[in-house]
Amino acid sequence: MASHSQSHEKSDQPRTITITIPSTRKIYQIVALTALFITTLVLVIKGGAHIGRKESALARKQNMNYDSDAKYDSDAIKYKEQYSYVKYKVPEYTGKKARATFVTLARNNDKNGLLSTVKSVEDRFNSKYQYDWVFLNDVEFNDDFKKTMTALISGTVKFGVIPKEHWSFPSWIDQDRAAETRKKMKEEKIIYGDSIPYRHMCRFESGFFWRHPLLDEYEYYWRVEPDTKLHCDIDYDIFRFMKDNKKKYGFTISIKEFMKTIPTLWDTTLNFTSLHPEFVNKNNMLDFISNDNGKTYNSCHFWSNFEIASLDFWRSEAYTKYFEYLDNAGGFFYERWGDAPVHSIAASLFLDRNEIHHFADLGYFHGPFHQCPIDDVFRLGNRCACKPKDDFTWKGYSCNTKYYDVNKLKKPENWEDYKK
Ligand SMILES: Nc1nc2c(ncn2[C@@H]2O[C@H](COP(=O)(O)OP(=O)(O)OP(=O)(O)O)[C@@H](O)[C@H]2O)c(=O)[nH]1
Ligand SMILES: [Mg+2]
Repeated sequence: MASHSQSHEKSDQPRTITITIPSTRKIYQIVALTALFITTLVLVIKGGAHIGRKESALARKQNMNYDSDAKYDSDAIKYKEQYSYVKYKVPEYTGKKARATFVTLARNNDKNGLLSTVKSVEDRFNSKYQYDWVFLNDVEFNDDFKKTMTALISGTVKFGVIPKEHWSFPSWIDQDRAAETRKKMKEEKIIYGDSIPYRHMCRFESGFFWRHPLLDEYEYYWRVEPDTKLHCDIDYDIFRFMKDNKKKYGFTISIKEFMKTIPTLWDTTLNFTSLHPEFVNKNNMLDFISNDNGKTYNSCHFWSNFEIASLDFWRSEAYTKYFEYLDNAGGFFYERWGDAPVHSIAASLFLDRNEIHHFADLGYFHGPFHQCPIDDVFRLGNRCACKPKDDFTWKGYSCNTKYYDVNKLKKPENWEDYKK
């Protein structure tokens, strides 16, 4: 680049034209300064856009009442000042969705156990559809918990506190009798036998989680517990699957219950159904939960740490009255009734058997059991990261063989190789 100037010193003097040609060094300086100016301009514009996106993404999320946003954003800018990169952005799902949410009951100290769990659910499924996630706790979630979960989850995240009356002893419970049970169960080394919070948890999951106002707007939920994992990709909208196929209760693993925790649950259920035979579905699945046409409970239940189900089922008159009846009988405290047998008995009796679904294709882990599809079509097709030899589905202590038999479902070709 050349610059030039004209001089008019004396009119009678011959006109001289001076052309100043900058030195090579100066040219480099000008080029460098211009480049620096343009780069800075681009970075400022890009940085600004980044903050805008970040804020709008965060603004979508609810209950973000922690004060570390500013620091998080300024860290991002600092990084941006040094390097430039284009971040991959998961496309927002614009298809038709179900009214559905994930729901997790957790304590603040479950945060670490939830990190890889939530990440696996997001990576395998939810980042594609961005469903909401509701966290419930008997005390307030702290800012660290909220901040971490909100960052991991693609949908709107909500945090709720459980009302006291849903997490305490009902007035009619005889405290001495309840304490006596806990003492006895401790002596008998029954797992969680002496725990009060565990009993509140089981009662809450049986009769109250679906009554929390944060769940009012939804039709389906997927229950997720800390320290669980999804092994396979889910490439379809599982909530729409439930709705489109008229399913009300979906499970992965079924198993036998420890009968010492529920000695009178079945008889209490029979008393209820004799009072309310109208609630028992004509096409029920009694043959899954009883081997003698209802005389006794065979202890088979869906492992409720994983559930994809209809909230309207729990809201139904049949289930509401059933829970009320059980709660009045006091077995959540005088024994140690779990939400898994309670949910499973209700689903088996009050639903049409065709409304219950076994998800054989997901791959799931809750210690100590895995569901790992032994069928290559599922395991390889869904990019499952698990070992089929670990699969619990067809083992003796599982109830899946029974479930497949009573419903006349086709088992995978090689299922007998995985019985032991
Ligand atoms: N807020 C709250 N959540 C709880 C409490 N106890 C259990 N939970 C939650 O309730 C769910 C079930 O509890 P777990 O301890 O996993 O019960 P479990 O699956 O029968 O037993 P594990 O085999 O130990 O996993 C989990 O999501 C826990 O985070 C509690 O006292 N408060
Ligand atoms: Mg658990």
